[in-house]
Amino acid sequence: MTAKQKTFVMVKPDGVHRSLVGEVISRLEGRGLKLVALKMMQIDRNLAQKHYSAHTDKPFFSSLIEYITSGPVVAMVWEGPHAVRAVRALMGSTDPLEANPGSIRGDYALDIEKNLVHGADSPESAEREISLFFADDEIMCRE
Ligand SMILES: Nc1nc2c(ncn2[C@@H]2O[C@H](COP(=O)(O)OP(=O)(O)OP(=O)(O)O)[C@@H](O)[C@H]2O)c(=O)[nH]1
Ligand SMILES: [Mg+2]
Repeated sequence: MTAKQKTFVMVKPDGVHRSLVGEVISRLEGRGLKLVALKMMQIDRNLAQKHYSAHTDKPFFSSLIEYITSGPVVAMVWEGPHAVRAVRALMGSTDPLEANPGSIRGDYALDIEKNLVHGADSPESAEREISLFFADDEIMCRE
């Protein structure tokens, strides 16, 4: 049996604004992943900078912080076998123009920054991001 893994996923402000929260959840549920935590929230600059700390030196960092704090997001924890890789595959490439049709970004986005959805890129990032956004008792146990 493949061990369960948790990953952190977020519908970014453009995805919430465009009413694509249900579409993102539906695709992850349809694949067989389980939703174990969810909240709608406004990210402040402090949390945004921590969340994207790997990108501090990138030329797009300040624009990325403006974008991710520009409106409410839906933060989630998903669980399942190879959840980190499974979600990344469902999301598609960072640049939606490179993302395969059939992926979330490939079907719903065009802009490299406003690319609709975030997913942790490794089990270590997942653990770090889950603890940034959720307390332990906000994460449910599911069969
Ligand atoms: N303006 C701009 N934004 C970028 C560029 N590259 C990445 N971004 C934004 O920064 C986010 C984080 O970049 P990465 O971590 O490299 O990409 P990713 O892992 O596919 O995306 P996340 O799941 O959001 O972390 C992207 O999702 C985009 O929103 C870029 O070249 N220009
Ligand atoms: Mg990333």
